[in-house]
Amino acid sequence: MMELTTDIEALKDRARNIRIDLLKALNNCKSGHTGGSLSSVDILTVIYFSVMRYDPANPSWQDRDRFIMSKGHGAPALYATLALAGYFPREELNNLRKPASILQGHPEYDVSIGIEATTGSLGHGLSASNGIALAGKLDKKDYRVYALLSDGELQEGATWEAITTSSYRKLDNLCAIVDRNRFQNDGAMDKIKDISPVADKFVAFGWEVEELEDGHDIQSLINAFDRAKSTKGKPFAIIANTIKGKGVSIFENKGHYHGVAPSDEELKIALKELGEAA
Ligand SMILES: Cc1ncc(C[n+]2csc(CCOP(=O)(O)OP(=O)(O)O)c2C)c(N)n1
Repeated sequence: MMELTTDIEALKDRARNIRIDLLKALNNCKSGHTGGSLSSVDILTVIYFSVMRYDPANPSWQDRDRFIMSKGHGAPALYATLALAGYFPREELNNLRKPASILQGHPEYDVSIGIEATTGSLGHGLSASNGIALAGKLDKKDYRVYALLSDGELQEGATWEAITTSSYRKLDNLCAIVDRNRFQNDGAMDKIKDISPVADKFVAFGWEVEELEDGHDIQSLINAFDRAKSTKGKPFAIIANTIKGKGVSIFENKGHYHGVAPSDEELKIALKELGEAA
């Protein structure tokens, strides 16, 4: 079983390593999603190293908690996290997006490497998570399900259908996290189709909600996941206000880096900021 920790400095260091690894992988294959990967890193770090129960040596363990990367284009962040957790060697990240690689541009279902659902076509991950959470209830299992959604996915009708199902089914073993970075594919969400107020909408749809002013703050994330675990009778949503491109100044809040990999020069700058020589 993975040993979990609440040591903030240790978790911050893991997040830093995940950022370094995912940026190197993106630079190596010269394509992929930089901004939305970086915004998710602290959430993934807390989920994988402080919250979830799982065992990379026994990946299909029936009682494992499940994680669904609904915002599938953030795959580089998920892969770097899974590698650090021990699902496969970190060197495998060099094969990101290569033909026949297990690490394609979007996650493909493969429990042996910790991927619980194929995602990338946005708007479906919460429905899949509902199914897995409902199955857990029917099987009288106590595993929990964590679904990471982008705020862009909240523009999709299918997501709201899923949100109504989670509360109707009283899926208190389900926690959705919204990576609220306020950007979508082509720019800022409030210039395209604003979805505010997110927290109020989840509450109106029967969810328990916690909104984090700083969705990168490790302690706040740990506290919110604790509250999620102890909430009974309702699904729980964490609205994490994040920064697209978080951790590297040249990528932060720059819509351009949504789907653009770092160049060699940009990687050098990023690694320096993250404290690793190129
Ligand atoms: C159904 C669907 N439509 C369009 C796309 C293309 N696409 C990739 S990422 C993205 C939106 C990115 O914004 P957001 O979902 O908020 O993600 P983040 O900002 O966290 O990267 C879109 C439209 C897709 N993957 N799936």
